[in-house]
Amino acid sequence: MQHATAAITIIVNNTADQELQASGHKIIQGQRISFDEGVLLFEKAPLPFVGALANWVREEKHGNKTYFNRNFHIEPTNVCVFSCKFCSYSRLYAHKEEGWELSIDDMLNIVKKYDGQPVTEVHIVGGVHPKLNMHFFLETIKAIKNHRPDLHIKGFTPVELDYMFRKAKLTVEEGIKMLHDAGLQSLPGGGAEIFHPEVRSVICDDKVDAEGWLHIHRAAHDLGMHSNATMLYGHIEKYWHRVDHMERLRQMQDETKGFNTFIPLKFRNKENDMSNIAESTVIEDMKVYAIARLYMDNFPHIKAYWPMLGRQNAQLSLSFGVNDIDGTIDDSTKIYAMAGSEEQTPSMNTEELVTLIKQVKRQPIERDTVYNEIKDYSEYVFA
Ligand code: V47
Ligand code: SF4
Repeated sequence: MQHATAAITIIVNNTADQELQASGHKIIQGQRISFDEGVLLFEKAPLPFVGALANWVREEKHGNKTYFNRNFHIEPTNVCVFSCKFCSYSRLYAHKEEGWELSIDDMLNIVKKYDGQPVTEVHIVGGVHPKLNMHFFLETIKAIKNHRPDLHIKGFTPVELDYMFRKAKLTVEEGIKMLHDAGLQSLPGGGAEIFHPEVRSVICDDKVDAEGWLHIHRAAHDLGMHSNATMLYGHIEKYWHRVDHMERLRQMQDETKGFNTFIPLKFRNKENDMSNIAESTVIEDMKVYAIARLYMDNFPHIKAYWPMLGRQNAQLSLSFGVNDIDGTIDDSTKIYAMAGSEEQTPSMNTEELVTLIKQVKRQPIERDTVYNEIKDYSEYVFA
């Protein structure tokens, strides 16, 4: 590691820009960079500069370890009362014929498809259907847990939860506790988009705001649950909106330590109300991952969600600060396929995921939802 630190110090010292050099030295010394420095990195830093620093931080924290899990998604419905402009997935209630709506039995049958298979997590997330309520989701969670107690249930964004709790006239604390008691163990990172109202009021005006989103995650952390956080980037936001978003999360993480993973999500522009906006370049994508790694110094993991980014760019991201590439997923999510991702049927078996990680000389480690290591695949030979 001393060799690596000497190498990164040379890269930073050779940077002509004095401000960038100062930020680089802070990072190497383990100091936190400020809001203004975060914006500066987006504005001025070349990709090789942030990339090298992010890779150094990643290797200091995790070496070559690259985590994945064995999971599948359940999307209870794509009917949604909200109208986020970037969403290619939801169907308004009025156009319900284009949508789907699963019953508890349907969802249980999806879980049963994995009987005898070593999946460890089910990720439940969907639209906000006006008829589905707290009772329905409590019964869903209980049914899944009853059938397969070892399956970790990660489910529901604050968008779904806020609606559910308000309808049931529950406080956030009461609602989260009821779901947790029924068997909900973690919250996924969705619904965060960009927190700042200047952007939020344009792209997703009618759903839970930043304070509501953070309140729900805080309540979950207070119960000892873990959660993730996302950021939807590459549309109308300015660099400082991204840093503002990361800053709010970093501050909360200082207090609760409940976040596991930060997941930058690249805006995809197919068949939504923001299709006129060009998608970000790969260079920009890698910069976002790298700066996320540098700014979110208290987030242990940075995840590239491969169904959204594509397999090759997910591999590339492992040299730009990323140490997690989500899971096998088993073709069980439609959000990204509908928004234009090249991954139209996102599914990789364990061998494919392990190969993807090994091809770029990283160490594949299967993890559970909360990052307990399950198996090191470095030397494993598939039959
Ligand atoms: O919040 C919707 C995003 C999110 C588009 O926690 C879009 O492990 C890009 O949060 N282009 C939901 N993104 C998915 C999500 C997630 C995914 C995987 C793992 C985890 C985790 C969380 O999908 C939404 C929104 O930001 N999204 N439409 C689009 N057109
Ligand atoms: Fe509904 Fe989520 Fe789509 Fe927004 S992003 S319209 S909340 S399904």
